Amino acid sequence: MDNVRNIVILTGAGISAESGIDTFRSDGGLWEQHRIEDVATPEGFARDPDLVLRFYDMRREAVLTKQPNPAHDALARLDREWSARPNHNLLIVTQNVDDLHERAGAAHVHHMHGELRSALCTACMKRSPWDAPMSDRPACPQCGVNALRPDVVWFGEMPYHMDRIYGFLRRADLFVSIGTSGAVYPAAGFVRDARELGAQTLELNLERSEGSAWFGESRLGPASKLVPQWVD
Ligand code: BV8
Repeated sequence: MDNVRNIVILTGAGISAESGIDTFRSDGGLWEQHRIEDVATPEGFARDPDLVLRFYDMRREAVLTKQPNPAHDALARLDREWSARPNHNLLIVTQNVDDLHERAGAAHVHHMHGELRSALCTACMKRSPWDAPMSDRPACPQCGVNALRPDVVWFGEMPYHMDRIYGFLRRADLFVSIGTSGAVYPAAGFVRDARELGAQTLELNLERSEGSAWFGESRLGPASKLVPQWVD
């Protein structure tokens, strides 16, 4: 990777698919089994909090039993090696709410859509590490009020870390997108932003995505093969 110092990597559900975590928009994916309006919007939560809390309890429990796959491992290796070089920076921006990048050993990860293993208190607005169910309405460990919700970004809410992400995108020499359908904004627009700012752009995905036309190069196949091939 000559002339590349700053890398931004965007990951989506496809990178965790081979770890056994459901994607959203594939055949049989999560959004075929559940209506987005019911489980992934503030309005859905206001209407039926128990349904939403059970949906995320189920997904949190499932994630705790899964392990990183060779794609997460390769990115963690790249992160360690790249970030150790002087004046070289790497940021993994994940839309995923699982913690498989961290469990593989990656240090520079931003969860723009939040995290399953975290709770957000709607009373004090503090975030707390959280591995237990939430549907029994536990108290916030920081303020004691029974007002916890999943610490995930629902449709219509502002994703996390946007200023930092755009700051990195502005300086990126290379933008790589892995395992995402390019259907959800603002993440789906990052490739255009990066490209307009002069970065090289590469997509690694099982199939062509909604954003494929925007990438300088698209490689098709499973992440567990494509990512280690690209990194090594
Ligand atoms: C916001 C909750 C203001 C967490 C999720 C512009 C135009 C139109 C609409 C909008 C727009 N800007 C904003 C909007 C509205 C909306 C939006 O995008 N709507 C869409 C549907 C049009 N966006 C928002 O509301 C966002 N907020 O915009 O705030 C703002 C504006 C500007 C700047 C800043 C802020 C909030 C979006 C948050 C949504 N939250 N879920 C949860 O429960 O998990 S979305 C959900 O989709 C997940 O979070 C997921 O991360 C995200 C993206 O999905 P993918 O990860 O891509 O997964 P998907 O299943 O779709 O695709 C998997 C891909 O992997 C496939 O291509 C498949 O082929 C591939 N694959 C499968 N297996 C493998 C593989 N690839 C490789 N290897 C394999 N083995």
